[in-house]
Amino acid sequence: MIRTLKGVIYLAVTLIFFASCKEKNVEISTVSNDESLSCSSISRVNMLVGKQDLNPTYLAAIEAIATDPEKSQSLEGMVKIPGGVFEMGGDIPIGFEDMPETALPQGDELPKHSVQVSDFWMDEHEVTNAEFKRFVDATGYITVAERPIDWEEMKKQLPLGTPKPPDENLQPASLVFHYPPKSASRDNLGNWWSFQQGVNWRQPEGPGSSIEGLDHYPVVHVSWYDAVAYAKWAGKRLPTEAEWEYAMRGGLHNSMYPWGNEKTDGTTHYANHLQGEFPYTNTVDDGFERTAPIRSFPPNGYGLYDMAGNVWEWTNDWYSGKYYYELSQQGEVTLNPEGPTEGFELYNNEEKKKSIRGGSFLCHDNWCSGYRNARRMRNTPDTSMEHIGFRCVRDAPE
Ligand SMILES: [Ca+2]
Ligand SMILES: [Ca+2]
Repeated sequence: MIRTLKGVIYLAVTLIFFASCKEKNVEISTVSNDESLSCSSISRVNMLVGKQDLNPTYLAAIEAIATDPEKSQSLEGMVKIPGGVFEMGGDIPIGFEDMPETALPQGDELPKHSVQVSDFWMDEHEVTNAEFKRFVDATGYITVAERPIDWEEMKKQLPLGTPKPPDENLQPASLVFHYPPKSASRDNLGNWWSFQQGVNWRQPEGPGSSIEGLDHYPVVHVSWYDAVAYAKWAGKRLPTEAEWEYAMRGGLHNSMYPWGNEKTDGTTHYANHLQGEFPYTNTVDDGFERTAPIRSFPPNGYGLYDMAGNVWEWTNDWYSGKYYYELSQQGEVTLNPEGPTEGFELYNNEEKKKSIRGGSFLCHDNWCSGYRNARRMRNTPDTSMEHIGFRCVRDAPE
């Protein structure tokens, strides 16, 4: 039976969502198998930047993962992204001035600033259930959503002195979307997200459900830690937020979406997102109510699928709403930015979050417009949800 946690955990979820609104050439030795370090496992990105804000238990689980020697040498399913300079941050093309505020650049997307990224390889699609299963079968890795909730971590997100809930409310769980009645405020995220026990990547709809027949769907209910663990096994890493946005733009400059500037309210569907009245109704005009199999929509200019929509995707960077401003003060072009060394939230800075990108099957112009190239969202690294997955990258040799 699917049970819904209430009270304290709803509060935590609400806080998670309402909390607001360089190093180079570093070896990832602490998350790599030191004995088998190869060219592909030396990265210019420090996976553990800001390690002081990460959970040591989950990091230890990552450290125990051995990199697969064959997979770490393979570029199968990856696309080479030619490096270059771009203007990172929110765009308002001509004709978009009258769009709702939620469909336009947010404060944390500004100012636009010049960034250079080096060549890299990127997975052409989101990591699928079949791929994640191969990883788990090979390593025995247990995802965060399959572990009891870590009260020591959760209480950091709650008001001081919040009493510990009973153990039965701290059992393994993940966040699932449900349509609220129209009488319910969409501003209370507890009205449309619920922690459901027994939900995880293997059984995305709870006990009794499975991923059978869903091999080519993106894996979901995976936390940032789970994504990093997979990346380590595959001899890859998570993209920086800058790499992610550069890749999403698909070679176009200063456009709103990876396909250009055509709005999302037409009859052509470029991505899996929500049509209807978010979060109450979904007319499913694009053919998919929740996740879609990979490659269901056209790729962008780099040949990458579902950079817009389907599931949000973890990046390696900590989220800071003031990071773009800080970069813009540093100089003309920032080379391979890796995010701040510490996350920053305006309203609840106790929570350190990782940036997620690209939007999901739930995005709509009247809410998050996550399918915009520049849209930023974030979540605590231990959070897993029905609409968050990931893809990996690898440095291209210099
Ligand atoms: Ca859809
Ligand atoms: Ca996506």
